[in-house]
Amino acid sequence: MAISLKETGKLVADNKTNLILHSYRRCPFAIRVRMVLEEKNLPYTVIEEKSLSHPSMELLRVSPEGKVPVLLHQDFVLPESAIITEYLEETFPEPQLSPSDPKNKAEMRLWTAWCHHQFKPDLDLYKYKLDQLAQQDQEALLARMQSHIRKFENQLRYGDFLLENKFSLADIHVFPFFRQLSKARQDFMEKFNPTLSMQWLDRIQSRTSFERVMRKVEPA
Ligand SMILES: N[C@@H](CCC(=O)N[C@@H](CS)C(=O)NCC(=O)O)C(=O)O
Repeated sequence: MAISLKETGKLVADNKTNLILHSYRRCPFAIRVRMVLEEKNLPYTVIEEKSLSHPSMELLRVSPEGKVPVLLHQDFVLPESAIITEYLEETFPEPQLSPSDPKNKAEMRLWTAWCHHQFKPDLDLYKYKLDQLAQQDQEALLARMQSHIRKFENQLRYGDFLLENKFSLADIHVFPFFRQLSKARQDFMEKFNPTLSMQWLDRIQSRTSFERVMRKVEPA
């Protein structure tokens, strides 16, 4: 729930947009928000958490659950990455990262919903719990993962990005999780060889915005 900084006291942004982001190194949800900030060339201040198992007082003040990302914009405090990115899109519309047409916008949100409700939960199971599952459940999970990959591959036949040829919040919301899969399970990627999806990932990772995000996350 969004709360006002007036209720929480403290914290002042030090740049002209007054944007502060509470973040944590490689958090895929935080990467979404940072990508949007970089794509839009917005100056922002990052407050990097050292450890999410011991959240700082500063974070707890704006996120009692100790979750990142949280965006502070003037006296507005906003959690939830996919809501933050849409807020940024509406507040700072250039360059446009979501379609104007309501049907295309709905498609974009469907990708986000699919990522939250299907892809990410299966990815987490696959990354962390596969070996603990009974044989039957392992097979069911593998079949679902395969179908997720097919979904990417089928869509990317029509263009360079998830919404045809235009880079959008659909890509920004989904790619950090596909990236996790590509890093965590080389065996899976080799087995299913999702060529178009890997090209899509490379295309996004070679954007200046992504390079800037990574440079700030892992300074040289
Ligand atoms: N639905 C949230 C999820 C955020 C989330 O789970 N962030 C993780 C880090 S990647 C976190 O803060 N974990 C700490 C915790 O759950 O206590 C969003 O989209 O922003």
